[in-house]
Amino acid sequence: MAFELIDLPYEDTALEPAVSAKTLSYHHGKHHKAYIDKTNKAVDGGDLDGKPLEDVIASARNSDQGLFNNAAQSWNHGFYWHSMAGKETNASGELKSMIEDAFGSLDSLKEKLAERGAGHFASGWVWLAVKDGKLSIEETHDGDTLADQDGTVPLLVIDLWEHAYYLDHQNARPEYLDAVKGKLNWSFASENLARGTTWTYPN
Ligand code: MN3
Repeated sequence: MAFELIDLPYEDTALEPAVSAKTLSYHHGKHHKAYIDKTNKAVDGGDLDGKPLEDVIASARNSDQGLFNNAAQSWNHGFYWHSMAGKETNASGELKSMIEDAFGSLDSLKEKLAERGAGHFASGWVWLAVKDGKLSIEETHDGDTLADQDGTVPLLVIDLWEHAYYLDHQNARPEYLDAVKGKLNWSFASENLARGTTWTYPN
């Protein structure tokens, strides 16, 4: 069973002007699709064929860098599409209270996510996660992921690769982050928090 390119959970114009339909069409239809296709090609007929994407990631992490990169990027992009919303959604009472304890306010958390994302060197991802029971901003480099890390439940992610923003904001990553911080899907983050286990890539 092959992994599928999941549909965007909104119209391709939904994130404008932060992220244009043109960016989404390349990012989803070319970049994400290529990661999925390469993952499928690598697992086809082998021991990992038919296993969930999270198992492929965990298995490849220390044994097959090429497969790991493609499988983790397949997962990260699925999670990223859901981390965004055309209109910012609301955090649950539980998440809101944890955000206020850890960061003072939702606005302060959004500023910190944007700062950490802007300061991240080269390609990668900035995450809001629950780590050891507490909210934490995490960064991963290149294709690395929080999908398979014990004790960590990712809540939201923002893509920091240039392909995520270059058509719309050129080299101005801080401008992209400032724009997408008003498009975050706090309802998705709340579902991830309430579940208490890591989101699974739909198949
Ligand atoms: Mn990307």
